[in-house]
Parts: sequence; C-alpha cells; structure tokens
Amino acid sequence: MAGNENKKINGADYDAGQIQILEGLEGVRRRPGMYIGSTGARGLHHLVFEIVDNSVDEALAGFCDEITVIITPENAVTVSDNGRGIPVGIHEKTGKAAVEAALTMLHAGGKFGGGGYKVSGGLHGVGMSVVNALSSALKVEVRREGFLWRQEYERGKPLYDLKKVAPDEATGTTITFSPDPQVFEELVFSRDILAARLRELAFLNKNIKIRLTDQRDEFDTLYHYSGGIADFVKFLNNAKEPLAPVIFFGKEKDGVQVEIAMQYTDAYVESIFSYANNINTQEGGTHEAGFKTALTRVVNDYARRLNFLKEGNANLSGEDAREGLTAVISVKVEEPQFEGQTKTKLGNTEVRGIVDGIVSEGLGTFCEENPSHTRHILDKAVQSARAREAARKARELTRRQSALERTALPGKLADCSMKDPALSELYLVEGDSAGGSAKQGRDRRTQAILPLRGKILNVEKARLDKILGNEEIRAMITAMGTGIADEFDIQKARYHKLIIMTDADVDGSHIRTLLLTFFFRYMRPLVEAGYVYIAQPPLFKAKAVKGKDEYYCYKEEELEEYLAKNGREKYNVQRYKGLGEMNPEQLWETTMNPENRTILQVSLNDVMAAEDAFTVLMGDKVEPRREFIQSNAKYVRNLDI
Ligand code: 0RA
Repeated sequence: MAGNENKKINGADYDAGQIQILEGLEGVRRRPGMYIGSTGARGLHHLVFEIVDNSVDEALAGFCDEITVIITPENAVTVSDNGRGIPVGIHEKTGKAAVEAALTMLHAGGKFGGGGYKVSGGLHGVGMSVVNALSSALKVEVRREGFLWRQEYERGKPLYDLKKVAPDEATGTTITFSPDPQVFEELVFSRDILAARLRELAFLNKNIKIRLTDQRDEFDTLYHYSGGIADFVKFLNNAKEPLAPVIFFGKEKDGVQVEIAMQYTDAYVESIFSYANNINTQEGGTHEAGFKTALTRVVNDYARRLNFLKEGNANLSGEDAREGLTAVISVKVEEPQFEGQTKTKLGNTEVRGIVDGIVSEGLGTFCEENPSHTRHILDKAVQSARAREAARKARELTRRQSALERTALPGKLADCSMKDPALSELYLVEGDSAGGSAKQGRDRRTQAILPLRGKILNVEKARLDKILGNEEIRAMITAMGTGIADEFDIQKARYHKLIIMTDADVDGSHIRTLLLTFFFRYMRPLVEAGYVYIAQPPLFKAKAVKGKDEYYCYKEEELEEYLAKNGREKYNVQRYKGLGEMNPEQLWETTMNPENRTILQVSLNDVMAAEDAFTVLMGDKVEPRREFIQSNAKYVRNLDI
C-alpha cells in the first residue's frame, strides 16, 4: 500500500513537473512581447541573437572560436558553433537530457556553467527555451562524447527523446529554427540587421570568427577582426579624417575586463559607443562616466602643462575634450546591473573608478610619448572651447533680443491656431513657392508652415557658433521651441509632428538629408520620440484624355500597374518634380490631408547604422561614400525617401 502510494506520488510529481514546463512555454507563446520585446521585425531578429549569445558565451569561456549563422531559403536560421556541445547527460531534477531541459525549461540556460562573463541583460539572456517556444520547428544537434545527438521540437514540445545518431569525433552545437507564423507578423530575416550585429560581436570579441551565409542569394562573409575594437574605431572613422592614430588600452582589474579604443578626427561631433558584456549600453553608465571624467582631467592637465591654458583661463569642458573623438568602450563584468528606461545603462558602481584609472594611466602615457599628436588634440579642444563661448554669447544675444521684441517666432512661420502640441504639426517646406501653396492648402488649425529657402548648412562641417548663425536653422529652432544641443528640452516642443516636405529631385533629397543630419546631431530626442516625419508627395499624375478622371501615383510601379489595368493610351502622364507644380488644393489632397496622406516616420532604432550612414554620406571623402551607396543601396533609399 505504502509502496503504491509512493509510486503514485512520484508519478504525480513527474506529471506536475511536465505540466509546469508546458505551462511555462504556453506563457511565452501567450505573451511573447514580455520575453522578446515584440512580434515584429525586432522580436524576430532577437530570436537569432538569443541563440548566438549562447555560442558567444561558450567562446568567452574559452571553448569555441567559430560561429556560423545561415539564413535558409525557407527563412529558417541555423546557428552552429565549435564549442563543447550542450551537455547530453541526464539532468538530475527532471530526468531529462540536459539539452532538452535547456530547450524546454524557462531560464534553464543560465543554470549551466556559472561564473564567467555571460552575455545577458536587456532583452538578452531570456534563454533558448523562449526561442523554442516561439518556433514552429526547432532542431538541435550536439556533437559531444564521440557522438552526434539530435532532438526536434514543434512549438517547444519534443517530438522524440534525445537520440544518439552516429559516432562523431567533433564537438559543438547546431540549432536550426523556423519562427512560428502563428506568433510573428514578420517572418523574413533581414540580412543587414543580422550582419550589423554579427559584425559588432566580431569587433567586440577579437578571438571569434563569425560567418554569415544567406542562402537566399548566395551571400557569404566572414567577420573576424584580430585588432578587435581598435579595428572597430577604424571602421567607424572610415569616412573621417584622423588627427592622430587609434589609441588602445586594455586591462583586467578586480574581475572587470576593460578595453578602450579611441581616435581623434577633424569632425566637430563626438561618437562614443559603450558596451557591457557585448551589449550596447545606449544610455551609458558607470563605464562611460569613468571614461569621460578621466579624459577631461587628463586633457586639462596637459593643456595646463603645455601652456595651452594660461593661468586665468577656465578649464576645458568635457565636450571640448571630446570634440571629434570616436571611441569604443567595452567592459566585461561578472554580474552586470542594467538600469535605465531601456535597461541599457550600466549600474555597477565599482566599474567607474576602474575605467577612470585605466584611462588616466593609458592616456597619460600616450601624451608623454606622443607630444606632437597631443598638441594637435589640445589645439582642437581649445578651439572648441572658443567656439562654444562664441555660441553662448550669440544665444544670450538672441534671448535678450526676443525678450525685447516679444515676438519670439520667426516671421516666415505661418503658425497653426491650435496650441496643443500633441495636435499640432510643423511642415518644413523646401522653397518659398511650395511654402506659399502649403500655406494656402493647409488645415490652419493644426498645420503650421515654415518655408526654407536655399541650401541648409551642413552641420557636420560646422561648429555650434556657425550653426546658430544660420538663419534657416535659427528659424527652425525658434519655431520648434525646444532649443538645441545641451539646452534641448523636448517638453518645450510646440509640435509633436515635424514633417519634412521637399521636392522629389536630387536637391530635395540633399536638403532632406541635411535636415535629418541636423535633427540627428542636435535634436536627437525628437527623432527618438518619433516626432520627425517625411512627407510623401506623388511622383506622377495620370489624367484621363477624356473626362475628369485623375489618379495620383506615389511610386513608379503603381503608375505602371494603373496604366496596364486601365489602358495606357487613355491617359496623359504628368511627372511631378517639384512641389511647386501642384496647386494648393492638389498639395492638400495628395500630401497634407491627414485623412489620406502617407507620411514616413523617421526612426533611429539602430543609431549606429544611422550615424555611419550620416557621416559616410555627408563627410568629404568620396571613395567611402561611393562604396557605401553601392553596398547599401537599399538602406540609403530608405534613409533618403
Ligand atoms: C553548459 C555546459 C556546457 C556547455 C554548454 C552549456 C553550452 C551551451 C551552448 C549553447 C550553444 N552552444 C553551446 N555550447 C555549450 C559544457 C559543460 C562541460 O562540458 O563541462
């Protein structure tokens, strides 16, 4: 009796365990967003990064140096590595093979191994079981202990127990999965998104070779950078003019690994990218703070010592010390604390002092050993300080003037009557004539018009004082009400939609790129908040030869389709080059009426790609620009729509 009872309990326990696992995976399928952020393109690609992160962990532990990612023609992805292979022995608590536990139990992944610098934080580190739960099919193959082992799953459920397939002397793990169409709205993998992250991982981990194969069109490339983040900085500065060589410091202290690579260029902006355990810490944190403090201190020290700053002179600001600097900061810590709105701010307090110390020492040595480079760098910082002071005076002056005149808004602005920013839109329109049509055609309650005349200043090529001296730019800043750069305040935005409306020709696309560059550099939170849009005027009008039938087309293909359907000979086609070719009613109907217009939201979720695109497109070197356009034709079109 007692024996029976016992058996029953064991059986019930086993079932309970099984039910828990299924409930766990069911929870993931019911609320995928909680685990992977979204079920759109972002979440889809996150599946791949989740699997790759496990292979990277194996590499960081020193057991693997090659990772291969394959996109198949069926839009499945295979990730394989030459590590030790996920253990295949029986996992004590569940009675399952360890590999099955890792793929079916929530958070089981993290329980293996222990210690070391695991890639985790943000949305990463949710575990391979989440990928399994969200895949219509997944296959794992492990080479370990002299054999090839295999198991397959459907929507997280094993189709059979782990099986020993054949003798195999190699070691490693291969996982192939197909994202579930019942879960994802987007199922097509973007090679560009995968490539950007895999390349970044290869820069950050110089010992790993990462191969990406796209079987959809026979693309195959190997990312391997023996120079690590020093190569990363060279890559980022590809289109810039360097002022000094790349400086690199690397050191481990109290269990924290620190690597820093930096290079000054003749640019006026800073580009600092920081990482903690391979995760891009977009909100910065203690590692970035330590770097900045040390840099400012060392630059001021040498500026005093070498007499670039005289006795009465104020210190150089941090921004002055960083003008034209490109830097990559990468730290690896055992228990990273990620904080901030998007969990991309490193919180570990011990890291600040460690990074500060390493930068102080390394940069000090560099300055001692390279007096001529040091002078170049100091000279630039001093010039930056002068320009900043001039800009401050100019701003002070405009503030006093506008206080006197009591008319802060630019004369060219036709404002809307609505005062609620959430319901107000500002159209930035190329040219006075289109500006005039827009003023007449608009809904004056909600739509404000600011015509922009001529070329916009290229802000990549100018310091703040000159930028603030530009009339078109000043008009935009006052109209928006936010201020710029360090004085920018999104709470003061007078409009929550800022719509760029330019001609569909080369000049128009140039002006649009210049405007986007300006917003990206000096009003970035506006872009991040999703306030910046691009208007989509029609490219063609097909007008019936007889009768009044008129049809506007926004794409070449759309026109072709329409003509093919309705008879080519029955229509005259007008190609719109400029907004000025439309009268106010037409402009309203086709481009401005919120009921039927299309406007494209400008997003910068991949800040680095955008930064790169901006500098490459706007910088002065011709060669990288041509290469970039040729290899990124698709992206540039998106950027340049
Ligand atoms: C835990 C222990 C061991 C290997 C792994 C995890 C492992 C996991 C993944 C996921 C993708 N590739 C992987 N490679 C390895 C091995 C423990 C041992 O052999 O002692």
